[in-house]
Amino acid sequence: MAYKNLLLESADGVATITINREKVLNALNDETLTDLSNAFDECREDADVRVVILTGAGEKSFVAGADIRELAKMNPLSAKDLAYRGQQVLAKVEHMGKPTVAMINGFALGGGLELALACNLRTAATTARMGLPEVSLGIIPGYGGTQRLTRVAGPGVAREWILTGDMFTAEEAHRVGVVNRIFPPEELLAGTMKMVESILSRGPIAVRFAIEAISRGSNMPQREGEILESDLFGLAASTEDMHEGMGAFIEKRKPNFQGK
Ligand code: DAK
Repeated sequence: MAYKNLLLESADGVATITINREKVLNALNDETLTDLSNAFDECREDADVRVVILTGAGEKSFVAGADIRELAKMNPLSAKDLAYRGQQVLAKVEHMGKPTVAMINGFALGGGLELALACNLRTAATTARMGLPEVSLGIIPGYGGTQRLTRVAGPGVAREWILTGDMFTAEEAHRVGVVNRIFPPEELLAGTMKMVESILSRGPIAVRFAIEAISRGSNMPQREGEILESDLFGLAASTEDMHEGMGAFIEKRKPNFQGK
């Protein structure tokens, strides 16, 4: 599929989606949201894609937020439509069922950080800056930021980030758990790929079940989450991958998972 505002490349099980509006620091306009929605559909349906990396074009920015020029034209009705569509796209990212990594190469602000928070994992360049500055525009985060930041880093961090609207360094984001790993900018891709390669070497079905248990389970009371976990555990025990993984351990060799 041809995309207007993003690039989609795929090799060796890894799809890389690059948001490509460098002139406006990869701000998310309506067209870009549509592109993202279609690209995540394409990655979900492509059996060769096992992990998705999402990043921004250029060295300066991941995504500097929703496109403020477009937002400035909102009326209550179009704001509601935009909110609904944006939330649907981010839900699609969150629930695509394959591991997703936001590789934050620069500014991740507002809707940009919210998009990164919808991914399963986040890596960042040490030069990246992150925040939810919506209150400085007289609005609040509208793409799930109040909910996902709270779940990722806890209500204390979410209150500080959202109420101050301040920008935080990658180091601070790492310290409070907003990003999983940080790397000097020139090592960001290699460091991210190392993490991705670990995931690719594991049982693909087990990885998908683990994502489901964590994502769905974190919205459930603990006991129900544990029941979901035991159901998925039982399903994992029905796979050839389980026999391969355990057989390989016993035979002291590397497993050769088939995703079956
Ligand atoms: N939108 C549109 N253009 C942007 C932009 C943005 N978010 N961010 C940067 N640009 C543009 C700049 O206008 C500039 O364009 P020209 O003037 O060259 O034409 C170009 O990108 C380069 O930016 P700067 O010249 O400003 O670059 P600096 O290095 O000086 O500053 C900066 C970098 C990231 C600190 C600065 O650009 C900045 O503060 N940008 C805005 C950050 C921000 O406030 N982002 C928006 C957060 S609010 C909703 C759901 C969600 C949302 C909204 C609604 N609904 C439910 C309806 C989300 C809202 C947000 O994301």
